[in-house]
Amino acid sequence: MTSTKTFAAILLASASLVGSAGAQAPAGPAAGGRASENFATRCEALAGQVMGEVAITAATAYLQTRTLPAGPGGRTGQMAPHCLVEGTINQRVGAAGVQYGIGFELALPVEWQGRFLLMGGGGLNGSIRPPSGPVAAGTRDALSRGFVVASHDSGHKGAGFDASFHADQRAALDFAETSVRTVTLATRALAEGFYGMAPHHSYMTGCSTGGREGMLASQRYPELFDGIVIGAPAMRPGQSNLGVEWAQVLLNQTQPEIVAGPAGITAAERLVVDRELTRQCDGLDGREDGMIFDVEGCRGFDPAALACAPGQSDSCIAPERVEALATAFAGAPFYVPIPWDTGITFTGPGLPGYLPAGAPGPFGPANAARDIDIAERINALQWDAVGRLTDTAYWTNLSTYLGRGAKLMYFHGVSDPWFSAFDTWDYFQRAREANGAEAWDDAARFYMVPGMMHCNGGNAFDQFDLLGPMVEWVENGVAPDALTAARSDGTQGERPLCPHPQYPRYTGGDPDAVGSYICTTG
Ligand SMILES: [Ca+2]
Repeated sequence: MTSTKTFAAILLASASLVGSAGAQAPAGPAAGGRASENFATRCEALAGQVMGEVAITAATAYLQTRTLPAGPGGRTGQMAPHCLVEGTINQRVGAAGVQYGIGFELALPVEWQGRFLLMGGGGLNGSIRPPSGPVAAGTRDALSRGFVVASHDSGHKGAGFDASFHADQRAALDFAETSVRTVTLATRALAEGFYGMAPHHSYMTGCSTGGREGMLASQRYPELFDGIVIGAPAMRPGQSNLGVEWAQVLLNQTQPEIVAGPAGITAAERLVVDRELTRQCDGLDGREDGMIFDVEGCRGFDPAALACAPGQSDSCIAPERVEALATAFAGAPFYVPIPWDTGITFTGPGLPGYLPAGAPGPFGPANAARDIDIAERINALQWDAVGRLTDTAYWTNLSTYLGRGAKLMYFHGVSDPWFSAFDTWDYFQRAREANGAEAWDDAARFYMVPGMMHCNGGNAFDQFDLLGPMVEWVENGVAPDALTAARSDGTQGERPLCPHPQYPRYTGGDPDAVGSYICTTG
């Protein structure tokens, strides 16, 4: 704490020396003139500063909209005018002589509105995403709303699933939890020094590993944030990965022993699944549109109906393969059930749906084994030190976080092929029980997104703004209810996004209009 306070004081002093704009927030308009010259000067004066463990390696003023170079998948992005601060916290030589330290980027907007946002990461982190705050922000990211936005690599450099940093104790701890606090305190102090006042509210948004980071922030650092948006959290990836592997092995067992390699659900079998899902679940929400909005209603899906009757071989699936799927989706002794949703038949690009494809996944080729020692694997998970420290599925006492009036919003794609949406919902219900229904309902919401894959994508209304409603809730006491979702692929139409277990039921009229639906559990 002492070092960050000193840090803020130094920056504040430098700001007041360089320009008068530093004493006021929000900063003046971006367009031309002395204000933007001062902004640029004060920004670039940060470069090369070292304060305690925090070293600023670069500081660049972008006074016009900044276009990002193409990232994964060729996507580009636009960032509202800002000062980009790049730096490292606790740069050092660690285990095996490898350089470690928490790399961070901080975007200080020209038009600051007084709020701070920490971005969650993804995979095993190891790189710094552009600090724009895009998760659950609809078409308007946090930076363009005037948030200060911080992004970081959680303490190591490496490709998405390079786990070698676990050889270094500090890097492992930073990934598991500590970097969230370290980066927040350092970058918030930086913002305070730059603008001359501390952010009046702090938020966090993230999905997958970023969702896990949001959960750990609420569980382990309850004083840090006022509102956290948590998407498809990697709450206990050891268990969910084992579930994916188990489903593959169950299907492998249905192959004749002479067939080598992993089994896959065929294209014809996928059509059968799709047809039966539609038959049993599509209309439960009042409209047959190829999407299953009544997620709880579809828990009653009966996979037995997929199986070939005696003598039947067409438009059906062999009974032993149906049995394998039914077992895998029902939830293993170590995991929750997997939702039967339309996206399970998806074959890519990107992560395929939950139906075993026999194709390589993010961790390499599919398992071709016909046997798996589940008891031994569960025991290994129970003794897995990294899982013990990183998992966020178990701690539910959020009394300090809730006691401050802080809020939580969770979202999860129902067709997420990696982490079951029912696992996050299960946590939500356990936390409700642990903290009391009244306190929980006053502070937490859960939004299921039918058809959505892992964090986004799929045949889904996967574009929605939870950040704006979160700010309204935290700062103005307006609790969110039904929200509006659109399609990120640009296809026309909107749907209500209902707080689970409610779902949007069609009541008639234009199917593309939100007014044609009501949120209900009926
Ligand atoms: Ca439907």
